Amino acid sequence: MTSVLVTGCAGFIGSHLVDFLLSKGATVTGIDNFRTGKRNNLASALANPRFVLLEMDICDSSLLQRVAETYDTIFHLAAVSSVKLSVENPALVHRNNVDGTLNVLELARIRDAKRVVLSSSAAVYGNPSSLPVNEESPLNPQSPYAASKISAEEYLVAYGNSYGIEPVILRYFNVYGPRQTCSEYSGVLSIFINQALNSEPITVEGDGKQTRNFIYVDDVVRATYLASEANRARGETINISGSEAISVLQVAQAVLSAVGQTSSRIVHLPERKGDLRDSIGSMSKARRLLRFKPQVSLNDGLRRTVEWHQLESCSP
Ligand code: UD2
Repeated sequence: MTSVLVTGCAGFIGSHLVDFLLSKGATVTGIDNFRTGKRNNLASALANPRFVLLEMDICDSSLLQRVAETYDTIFHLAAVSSVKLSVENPALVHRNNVDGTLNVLELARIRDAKRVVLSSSAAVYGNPSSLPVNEESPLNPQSPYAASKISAEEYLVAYGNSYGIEPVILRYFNVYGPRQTCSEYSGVLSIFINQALNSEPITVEGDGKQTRNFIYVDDVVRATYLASEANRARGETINISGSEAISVLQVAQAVLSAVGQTSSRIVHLPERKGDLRDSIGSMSKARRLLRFKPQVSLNDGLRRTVEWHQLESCSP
């Protein structure tokens, strides 16, 4: 691997991916508008001469002028990733996730990128009729966020067919780990850990029996890297999911015991609009095409994430 572009490079997953790619010897250009990304996340990358940071929005019409090189691979992670925010502000999510993706694909076309790896989401499946959900399952968006990811996927496929770019679509399930922010629009684990550390009530939305396949960020990064390297991944859509299914209520209890918190209590809030009931992914395609299997158990991942929260502030 030689020269790669990472959009969303200062974000939670993007910044871990940048660190990993640099450790593999790649030359990395990163783009971020710092809406939710943080400069802190790039502390080690910025000290590396093989890393170049472009502070800009992927939607800017100046993207092509600012990014003049050719890249072997574009990792497209820049997006609004919150289901909740998408229900409140669908136009914002459309602009970032659909218009932004189109702009990145134009860049890929004009600068002759070989492969584009899109970070999509399990949200595209909605509430499937059978679990675990595999890549052939029908798409059924329950939120504007899910619709935006389906559009981004379709544009990627169309650019593959029209211009010969190698598309790879990764449908991430629920990713957690260090550097995840903890605003009301962040992933549930960082919210719960932050609440537990501050002795605040743990806010379970709905009955808490909805289930998720949490996957630790290092595993997601490894899968994303494998997707950029594997010949077999060309043109494929692949679930990237954790292996342990757990309910939100169980995860709240796991967080309380990982933090060692005895005074926080669990409170129930109304169920979220656009929320999925069960999101459990089949991993057989990732195993077959990428030889990928998650390595970090939920217990270990939770412990590492709690340790990070104890040292760093996870401001919004
Ligand atoms: C996550 C990702 C999304 C996408 C998807 C893939 C985030 C913010 N969202 O959506 O980008 O990749 O997974 O399937 O990472 N909840 C509570 N209390 C809270 C916050 C959340 O009970 O304070 C519940 C929420 O109602 C939902 C579950 O926890 O049932 C997970 O919520 P989430 O926002 O972490 O993630 P999700 O699955 O909507």
